[in-house]
Amino acid sequence: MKRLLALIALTTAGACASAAPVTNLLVNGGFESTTVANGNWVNVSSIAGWTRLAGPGTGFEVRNNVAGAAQEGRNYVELDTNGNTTIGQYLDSLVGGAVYDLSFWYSPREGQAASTNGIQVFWNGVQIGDTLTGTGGSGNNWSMHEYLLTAQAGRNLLSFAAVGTSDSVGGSLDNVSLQNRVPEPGSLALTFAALAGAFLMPPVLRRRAEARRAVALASALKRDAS
Ligand SMILES: [Ca+2]
Ligand SMILES: [Ca+2]
Repeated sequence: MKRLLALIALTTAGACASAAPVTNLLVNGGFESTTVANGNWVNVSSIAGWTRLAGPGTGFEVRNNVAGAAQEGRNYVELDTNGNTTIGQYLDSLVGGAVYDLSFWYSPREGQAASTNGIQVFWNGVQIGDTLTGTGGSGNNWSMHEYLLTAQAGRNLLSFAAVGTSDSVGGSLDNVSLQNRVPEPGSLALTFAALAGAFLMPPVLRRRAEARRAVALASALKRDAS
């Protein structure tokens, strides 16, 4: 009974883990903390969670549904406001060696050439993936990008850099999220099914299986002896 209760507790914990809301480990990943009038934008050098790391641009733009809609909420950021800018967020609470899921949305600037819309992603100063760019259409055209990142011990840094022509128009970002990596629901279910099989086989069935194995062994021995 103790084992049964333990299994039920384990299964319940697993079910809760898979149903729990996902926590974004980044601060202000959707850039919603800045108050910007609808259809307007502001040039900033730091906001909650994010700060300008390098120029030549003197800041980055938080835009409220201007020149295209946000992917999430009302705000998104453009990294070439008066020149290419790099922004970043430091993370001090990650577990060294652990793997995390990064996802974010990118859009080229509407009506602009791919040569001016580039954004690169860096993890602790090392570029991950290819340069993101594209030809701008009408409004924003968001695409989601995902990477697995391994944390180093101590402080980690996620950064995004505008690249290409530095000309006050460029690529945009929204809905940046870093999450603890969770097991696939399928593998979790298989694990629990295997556990249930091991723990929940009724004693009578276990005894019958053991009896069948004993009979098979006895007949094999008899064959060998004859
Ligand atoms: Ca947003
Ligand atoms: Ca540009």
